[in-house]
Amino acid sequence: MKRFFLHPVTAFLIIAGVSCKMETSNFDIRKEFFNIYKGIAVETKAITHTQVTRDQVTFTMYRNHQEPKEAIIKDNNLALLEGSKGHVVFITHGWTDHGDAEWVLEMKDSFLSTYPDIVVIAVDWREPARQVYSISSINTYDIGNIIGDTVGKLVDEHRLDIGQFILVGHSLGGQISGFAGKHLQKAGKKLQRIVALDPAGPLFDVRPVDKRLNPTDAEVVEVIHTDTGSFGFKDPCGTIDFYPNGGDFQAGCTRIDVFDASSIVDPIVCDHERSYYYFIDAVQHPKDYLVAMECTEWNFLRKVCNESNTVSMGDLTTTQTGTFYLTTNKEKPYGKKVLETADGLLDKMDKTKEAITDKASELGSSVKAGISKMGKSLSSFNFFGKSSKEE
Ligand SMILES: [Ca+2]
Repeated sequence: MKRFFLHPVTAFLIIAGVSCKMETSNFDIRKEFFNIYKGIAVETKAITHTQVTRDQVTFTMYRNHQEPKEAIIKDNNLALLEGSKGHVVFITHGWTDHGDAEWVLEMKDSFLSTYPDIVVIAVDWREPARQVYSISSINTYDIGNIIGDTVGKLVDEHRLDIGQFILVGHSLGGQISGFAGKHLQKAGKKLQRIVALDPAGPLFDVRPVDKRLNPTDAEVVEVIHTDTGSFGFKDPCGTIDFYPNGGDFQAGCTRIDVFDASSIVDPIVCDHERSYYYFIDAVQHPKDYLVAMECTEWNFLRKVCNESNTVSMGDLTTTQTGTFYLTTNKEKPYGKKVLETADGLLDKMDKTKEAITDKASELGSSVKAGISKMGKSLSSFNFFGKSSKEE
């Protein structure tokens, strides 16, 4: 039986996408999408935003050796983590998602198998994450504070070191990790590392820098951008920013089969989801894998790259800074053994653009309109956005 799962985000984008006129760009689709949400937010203005409380967030701890190997962590049993020597990693999901999601568990397993002494804490904030997007995006601030408070207590009351903590978050979870970092800094503690997996762009890209994920939220803020044209944050916003496959169109995400509705749906969330699949793979291969090179500019017309300055995307020890890019395989294993040259990548992106255009021509008129917009934006879109030097 063919899988057909209509993600709520996807449903909105499909409606917004196919009902737009041909000449509308991806940016316009997104703008229209969030205008709809703004409308809902205005209508529900009477419902005051209520602060998210600790009991709406569940922390599930996983570790390899010490008993219990799995436990729900509350304020009254934080002592369970006393004596932990390795990293303590929080994994936080995004909008409409939850802490038992398959990718969260896969990432947990990936960490546990690579780092024996690690403690992984899956954060579940499903209820505040299932509001209309604009409300869920506001909730990220409270969730960040709740995570920050817990980290603070583990440091102050249970003798863990602030340097042990790594906060990993996808989409709104990336923004949450930033808020946790800001909250801790008010108490004089700076996180060593945040890993933001395609951090949410909509409604955050219009905020001032201090109200969204930024390079000062931790000593190292690593950002993996995979869907800069829709759900992800476009511009560099970390100390080190990765743009796999150019940052918006991921290899293997352009499958379209006219007889399989799910294949039309999948490409829309596929780019955004790839960020966590890359990172799951990267955690298992921290060195000499998913190797990226530094670029200050990258688009179809011009590339300015330093092929001698490279870094592995899953290297949790790196303190390198800058904007890096890499290509991936279409499916797992995503890492390529050889670093692709800038010229090779340029050629590949042109081919991707052609493939999308070819596929779009096979589709019916209404769907075709939506997909063509994605194809068209490939040629007009600046894959890297502004480099930090241009800002
Ligand atoms: Ca995309």
